[in-house]
Amino acid sequence: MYNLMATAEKIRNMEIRGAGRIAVSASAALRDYAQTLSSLSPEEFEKRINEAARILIETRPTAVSLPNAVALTKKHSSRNVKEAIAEIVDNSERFIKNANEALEKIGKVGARRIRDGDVIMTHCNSHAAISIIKTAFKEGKNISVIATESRPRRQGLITIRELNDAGIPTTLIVDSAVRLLMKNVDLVVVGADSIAVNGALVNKIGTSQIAMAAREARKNVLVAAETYKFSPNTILGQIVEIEDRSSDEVIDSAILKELPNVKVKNPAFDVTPPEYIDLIITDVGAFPPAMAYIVIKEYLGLDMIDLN
Ligand code: RUB
Repeated sequence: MYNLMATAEKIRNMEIRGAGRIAVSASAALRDYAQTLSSLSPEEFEKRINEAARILIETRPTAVSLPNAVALTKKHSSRNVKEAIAEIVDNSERFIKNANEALEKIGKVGARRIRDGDVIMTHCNSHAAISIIKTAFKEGKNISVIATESRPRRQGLITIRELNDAGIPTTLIVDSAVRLLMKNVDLVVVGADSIAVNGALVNKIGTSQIAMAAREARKNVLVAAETYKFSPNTILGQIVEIEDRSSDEVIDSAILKELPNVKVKNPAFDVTPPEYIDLIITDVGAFPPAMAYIVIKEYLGLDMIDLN
């Protein structure tokens, strides 16, 4: 059972994190919340569902998986409250099942791009990227991984634990060692928080530097992204908001207080231009970034564009 406010808080404080997990938990929270509203009038029901959707969406601004998951879950056509709840439950179950299957499909498609002996660099902690790495390893490919620490939240430590438990030889590096070690890497595999209609990738801060270093060294960059991580509203020119997080994640607030001339900027994500991306591995196939519009149109649907 997912409690609405507790789930929203867990997303906000990053107890639940990663674009995919955020989406799945928000969908489950909306599903369970809808089921508590069966005694309401249709008007009150609509009001509460829209409020709940807003609460979930406002928890973190960057990963489009969150508003996409909420929109796909709350969609209903019946004015009858019980029927509307049944539609929402159905939507959520479908979304969660598809999201889990998508990870498997991405693993299979992406693993075809991994050769025996490859050294793969990854950044942050992405379930989709790890699915590719694990699938290639399970297929018997003799691979190893270089994983970045991913300051300031150090999600790289989650990644190295997962890779360790899968038996995959892994080297942890600090973020600033990326360029030096790129010469030892065969390809880069990262996840996505959002993909814009022009194929630009929004992912954990530092991704774009890794992509630049990879391009300089002529190494391929693969992005692992479920179709629900593509952003329909970017078709209308909407900019993906980059989350600014607290200075506490970077420096102790007591130390910062002693430094009146210093301020801290802590953006959590950055934008990698499409020219730096070789392939986006999705659950419906591997596409060059230039095909992002097709993915949005064919697999998410243009009715996902929010005209408000
Ligand atoms: C996580 C992050 C991940 C993407 C993709 O950032 O940038 O690379 O969300 O992850 P944060 P996944 O830790 O700030 O949420 O493939 O698991 O959806």
